Amino acid sequence: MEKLIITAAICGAEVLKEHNPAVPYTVEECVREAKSAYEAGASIIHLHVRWDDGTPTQDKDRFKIIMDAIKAEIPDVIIQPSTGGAVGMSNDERLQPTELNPEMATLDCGTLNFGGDEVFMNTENTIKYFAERMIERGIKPELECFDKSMIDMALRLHKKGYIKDPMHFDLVMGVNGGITGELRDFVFLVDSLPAGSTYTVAGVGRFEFPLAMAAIIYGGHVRVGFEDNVYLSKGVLAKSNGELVAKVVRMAKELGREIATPAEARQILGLKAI
Ligand code: KMH
Ligand code: ZN
Repeated sequence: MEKLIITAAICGAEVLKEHNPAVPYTVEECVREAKSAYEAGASIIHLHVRWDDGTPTQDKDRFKIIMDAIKAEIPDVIIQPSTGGAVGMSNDERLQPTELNPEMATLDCGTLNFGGDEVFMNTENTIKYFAERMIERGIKPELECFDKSMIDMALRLHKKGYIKDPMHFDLVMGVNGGITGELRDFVFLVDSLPAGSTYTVAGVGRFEFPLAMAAIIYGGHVRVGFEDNVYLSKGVLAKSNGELVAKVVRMAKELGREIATPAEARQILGLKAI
């Protein structure tokens, strides 16, 4: 089976230090968390950034400072900025990190309810606009699908040329408003993906580790991190993103699945070697 790519979503836009004091806001904290995840076995860092007070931002200069600081410590890691940002941001605000020409970035493939009164807006035209930007700049999209309909959207836009092969999906499961993280839903989503594509699974909250296990067995890849879950086990806060990654590495070892280095992850995903 293909080696396992582990992505660490170290920060997110919504999770706060009130949820777990190790959630990174400052440049130094982001570097610390990215490094802990990388040293534990992550090859991709899914990156949101914050101002020092924790406010989410898509500011290009803030991204540049944090991406450069991470790269200075761990030059071969793949950094995948978010273009989802936080609920309520405009499209152009969200797109700012693409101006830095990262190797990858997220492309959210549909609109969904996102907690109480919030709606995470991604109309078809928004998705096309983002996808065109990524093609122009040679950025590989990670297709964020929070429900089956979003896979269908990605496939339609692929047919129209907005998304190129090989497609790479992130099945985000367990957000209130999206698909749950039950195993039957995982199998349903994976069976809906086109041949030749790759996928990672991001289980939110209590779904994180059961879905990681499923993906390890099923031949997918895994995303963990504070963006999705702050607990190492029931009631026990993780001290770092690295602890969450290390747990996935242990699970993979038990099941005989080797961990991909960043160079191997680039090869699996069809990214240029660095
Ligand atoms: N913060 C969420 C509203 C992404 O990174 O592309 C959107 C999100 C998805 O996290
Ligand atoms: Zn994200």
